Amino acid sequence: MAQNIQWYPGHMAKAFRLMRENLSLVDLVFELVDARLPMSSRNPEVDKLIEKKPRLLVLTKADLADSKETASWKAYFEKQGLNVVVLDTRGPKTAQMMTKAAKEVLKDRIEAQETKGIKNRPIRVMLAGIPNVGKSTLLNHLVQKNVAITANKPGVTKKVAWLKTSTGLEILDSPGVLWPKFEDQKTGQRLALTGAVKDTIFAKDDAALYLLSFFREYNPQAIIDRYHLADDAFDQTDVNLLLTITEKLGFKDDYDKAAVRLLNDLRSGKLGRYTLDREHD
Ligand SMILES: Nc1nc2c(ncn2[C@@H]2O[C@H](COP(=O)(O)OP(=O)(O)OP(=O)(O)O)[C@@H](O)[C@H]2O)c(=O)[nH]1
Ligand SMILES: [Mg+2]
Repeated sequence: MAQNIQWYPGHMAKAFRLMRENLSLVDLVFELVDARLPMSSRNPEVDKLIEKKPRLLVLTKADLADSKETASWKAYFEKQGLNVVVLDTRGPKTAQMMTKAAKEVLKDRIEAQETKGIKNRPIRVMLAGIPNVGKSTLLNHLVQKNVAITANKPGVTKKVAWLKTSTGLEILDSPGVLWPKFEDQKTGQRLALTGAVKDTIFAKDDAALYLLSFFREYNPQAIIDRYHLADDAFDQTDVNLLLTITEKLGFKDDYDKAAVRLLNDLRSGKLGRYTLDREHD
């Protein structure tokens, strides 16, 4: 992808300030990252902000990610001493699982409170993470009703708000925040592919070419099968491959249309499960 992708609108800077202001009220942070890009979707500014707070790293959208990769990412983070939960946020056990995990992280503190006679103090949790990672979806599951608006596009939540759950948590939803400058091109490209940055700020054909270069290495068969291509379809450049797919889809030479289809298919899981960040030990 030729262009350098960056997306840091004013509401994100404001949201970040609000997070900082509310941090002293919080017992625990759920840091949400996308299981398909556990590294690229981790906001270094959030990481720094919550440095001294107990945290639970939540790998969301695990149902869309390659489960083997997710397992090794989980082990990687646990080796760094982090508490990790792997989640399909929309699953039926989300509220139970997350409440249990939260109490586990704060076990020592809760025990200390209980010896002082303080029982069932609510646990105040801040949700943090990049846009579209599933914060509001998680909040809705925790409070067991639809209080927060969710949508499969970034930048849906614009305000912060506290909400109580029946399981003893108090949750602060927050808008997704990115950071002013991605450290490399790859990060922006991957965030664009999964839908964490606004679609209007990058070129779809560039994103589609990046997608094809990824599948060339990762799973060319998924592309061949999905678009009924010849077995040797990858014996050509990514640009020509995109043109072949465009034709196959009946879009003549409108490769932008094909690019949009590729992105939608990728995001909705029609190209199978995948993990874009695969470089770790
Ligand atoms: N497949 C899958 N989809 C999920 C999961 N969690 C959330 N989603 C979907 O991802 C989209 C974004 O979810 P939201 O909860 O709105 O994300 P958010 O982090 O609040 O986004 P912003 O408010 O824009 O920061 C929605 O379409 C959700 O249904 C998950 O674990 N798996
Ligand atoms: Mg939201």
